[in-house]
Amino acid sequence: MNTHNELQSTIADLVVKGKGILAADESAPTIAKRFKAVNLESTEENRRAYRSMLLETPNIGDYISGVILFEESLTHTTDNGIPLPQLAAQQGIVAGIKVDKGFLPLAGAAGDNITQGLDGLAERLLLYKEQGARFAKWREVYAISPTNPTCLGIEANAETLARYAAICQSVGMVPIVEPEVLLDGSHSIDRCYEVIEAVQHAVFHALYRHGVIFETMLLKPSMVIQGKDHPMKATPEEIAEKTLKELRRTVPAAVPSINFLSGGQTPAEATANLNAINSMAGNAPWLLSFSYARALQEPVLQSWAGKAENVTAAQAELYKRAKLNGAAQLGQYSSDMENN
Ligand code: 5MM
Repeated sequence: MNTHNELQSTIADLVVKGKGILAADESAPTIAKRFKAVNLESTEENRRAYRSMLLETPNIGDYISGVILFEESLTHTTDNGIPLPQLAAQQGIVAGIKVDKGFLPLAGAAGDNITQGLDGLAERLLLYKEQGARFAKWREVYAISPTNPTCLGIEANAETLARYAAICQSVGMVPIVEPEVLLDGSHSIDRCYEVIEAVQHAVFHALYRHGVIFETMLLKPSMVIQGKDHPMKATPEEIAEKTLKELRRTVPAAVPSINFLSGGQTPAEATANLNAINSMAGNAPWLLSFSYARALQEPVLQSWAGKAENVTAAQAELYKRAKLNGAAQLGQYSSDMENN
């Protein structure tokens, strides 16, 4: 298969009505933090057992079309010796891989960050492909303050995302482009809108300059929401209205799917907000779906807590959240479904 056909076939498998992407690509420090919340040590064996359990959830492919893995998971196997990318494929799920190396402060732009990992990226992607990954993900992180992100931060992060995406497409890996605008802070929803609009304009301008083909990439953005310390809490309808307005102004219609991150919203909030977005989307040109980590995994981890006897209950939690978010992708979720 040539590179373009490869990209198109991966997009066809990932972009499916009523389905979204499970982000299970927490780096070592992040998974250690998540495990600590349930008093579990982050050993390689615990990480292998946990991520095997997620992908072994019976029929999870009903609502999940793709899974983003962390590097070590590509080489992990289940208790029965099945490599995780192969298990994903058996469930009808495309395996992907987080390829960024985390972020550092951006020199010359106090308060802004820049993500590392472009050196040697093409070679790493070829290895990940051999190990069964068909798409990649890279995250740039933007904090909001009265002075951040700066113009330099917005431009430098856009350039990095575009260079990453172009390299991915050159080797037949679909890039997920993730400009994450953080929820931390006391900013208003309108300030969040202003930042996301500026960030995404710059990202798509840079993607265009670098020749990235919009039809064979995915966007993983934040929703437009007030900072988590802001006194007023926006309704799902307000969040949906502002998120859709910003997306219509910044994202080309050629992009096949927009898969939101959850960013620290509770699982029920992330589902209700996705549902409102789809209920109000009208004839939006893109699929509007999810690529959640915390909002899919929080109840699962709490239920599992590292104990083999909790696996069935934990898998039921994952199936439930995936199903509810699948309904939200179709605009068919209601909060009373939480209790079924
Ligand atoms: C923003 O983080 C991504 C989506 O997760 P949430 O739905 O919880 O916001 C997620 O894919 C993230 O990129 C990974 O968890 C990896 O994060 P780290 O911090 O480990 O690089």
